[in-house]
Amino acid sequence: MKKQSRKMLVLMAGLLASLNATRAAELIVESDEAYQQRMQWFTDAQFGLFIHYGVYSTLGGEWKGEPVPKYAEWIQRWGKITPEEYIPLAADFHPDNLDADLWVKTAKEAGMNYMVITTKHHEGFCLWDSAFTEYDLGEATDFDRDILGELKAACDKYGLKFGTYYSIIDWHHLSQRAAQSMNQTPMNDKEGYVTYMKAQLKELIDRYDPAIMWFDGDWTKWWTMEDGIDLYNYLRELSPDMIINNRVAKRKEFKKDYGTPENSTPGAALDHIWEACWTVNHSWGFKKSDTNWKSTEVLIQKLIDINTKGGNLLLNVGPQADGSWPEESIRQLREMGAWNQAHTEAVYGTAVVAVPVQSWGKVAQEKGSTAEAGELFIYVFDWPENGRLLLKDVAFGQVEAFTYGREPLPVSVKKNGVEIDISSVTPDPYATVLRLEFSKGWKSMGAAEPALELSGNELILQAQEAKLNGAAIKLVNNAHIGFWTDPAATASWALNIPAPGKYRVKALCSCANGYDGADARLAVGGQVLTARVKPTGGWEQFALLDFGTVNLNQVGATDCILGFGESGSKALFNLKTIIFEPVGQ
Ligand code: FHN
Repeated sequence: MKKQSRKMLVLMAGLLASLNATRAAELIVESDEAYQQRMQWFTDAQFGLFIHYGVYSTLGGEWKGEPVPKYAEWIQRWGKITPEEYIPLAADFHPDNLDADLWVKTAKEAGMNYMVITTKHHEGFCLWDSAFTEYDLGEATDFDRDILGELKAACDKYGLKFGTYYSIIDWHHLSQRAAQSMNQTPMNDKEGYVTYMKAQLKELIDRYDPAIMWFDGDWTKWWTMEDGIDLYNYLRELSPDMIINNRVAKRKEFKKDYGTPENSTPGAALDHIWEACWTVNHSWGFKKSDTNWKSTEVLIQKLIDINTKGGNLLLNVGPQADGSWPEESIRQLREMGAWNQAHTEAVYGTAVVAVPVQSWGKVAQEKGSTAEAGELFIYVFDWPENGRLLLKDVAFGQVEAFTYGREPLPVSVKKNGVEIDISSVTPDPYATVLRLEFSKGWKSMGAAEPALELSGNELILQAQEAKLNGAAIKLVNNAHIGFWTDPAATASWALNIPAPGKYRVKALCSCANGYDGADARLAVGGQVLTARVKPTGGWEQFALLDFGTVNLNQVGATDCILGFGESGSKALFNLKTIIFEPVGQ
């Protein structure tokens, strides 16, 4: 499009946007009933596909023949590539093998009900022919297909909702081009850039009618909550049924239309609608050297963990330069799909149930169940050696147990719960689903764990995900790290930081009298925190231990290592969870 007419378009868009700006302060009014109705398809969906695809995909995480650390879509930052070197790379963007029908059919068969694709990531390259920039598919490449249109058509064909990711941070736009840290882009023309964003977002809505607008980059300091509310209102008026994620504003405080924990699953259900996005290896964008593929067992159990806490899983694929998918991603989704299709009632017809945490797996209730009568789904991750599964701290008026295929199983009431004899059942390699049909009421008798006041922004490290090093340290009942008596023993994790900032660190741990007094030492993001372990009333009584705050300013994965500090004791503690709670910049 000619520069002159583009200028006119931007001016007109600016006028339209400014008419909206006056109403920025207040969030658009919507009744809870209307909101729940608008969100219904999303909360039923359970599982979606995330796609990170852009000019960065052509590099595959390598620059001048060398792998570049961290996320591949951040290669401009970590590869220290200048704009002069990076911008011309768009000419190499050639998705010749992008088969939209195959992408969406594969997602459908995996059990996914929506997709979200990066239409503009931080690099600023637009995956559509935008009237407001030349750094797009239409002008910066000689590739002349409308890939977003093809994907939207394929989603309509297979019955998936089509969603678009749009980054608030834009390293290419002249208002932020001078970016050095890139975590925090400078801003030298905010009004002009917001007008540009609004014009492009209107293009996406007018052309592709996305069911979700998925924002990112909200952490940048020049973007405020007021800016986010203004943009939210603008979009709600343009497309009243469209869903908008909470990163449109400031994710730590803003929860509409839904929360977005990233590479982290909350420790319990949240008080708002949410979706956790996860990579299938470490990088979002395609990275040749990233072979850290998660097993299908981990992915299926992650889907179950998230769904039984009331969330959706948005699982990422990073297509290769030509638009084809890595073989590993195809395998993972095919295997997840086979399990999901064999357990559809236990995947899509469920709701959160307040059963106490069980060490061997997860529990959900069939939608429509009440405290009086209904059906529980039992997801067994860790098979009991004695063939007896104890659903701990729950009592029923009347209960019957079955396999997922409704073969009856012996069930007996115990003083501390209900025991199911599963010695006749063949365990599923990923997760075994059982059914409990109950009537005449049920009640929880669980010793409540400390109420983890979760906002959904916390980064959660679970004992089950730790790598344990040393002689005397072990994962006990797949529930907590214990027998931690070797002073050299450590537990380590790869902590994914979704947004730079300050975090308060707490550990959910237990320590019996007489074993307390050790210093626990946590090394993360190049900093060290210590906390003196106090008695919690017994090895089974868990409480939160505060380590203080830490600044984590590099988006992406960083090591987190926990062990003994200077002061020792007979044991360190039992550990269930480490929680990083964002507390501001
Ligand atoms: O910086 C981005 C990152 O590249 C990726 O897009 C993830 C996915 O949600 N979001 C940001 C990091 O939190």
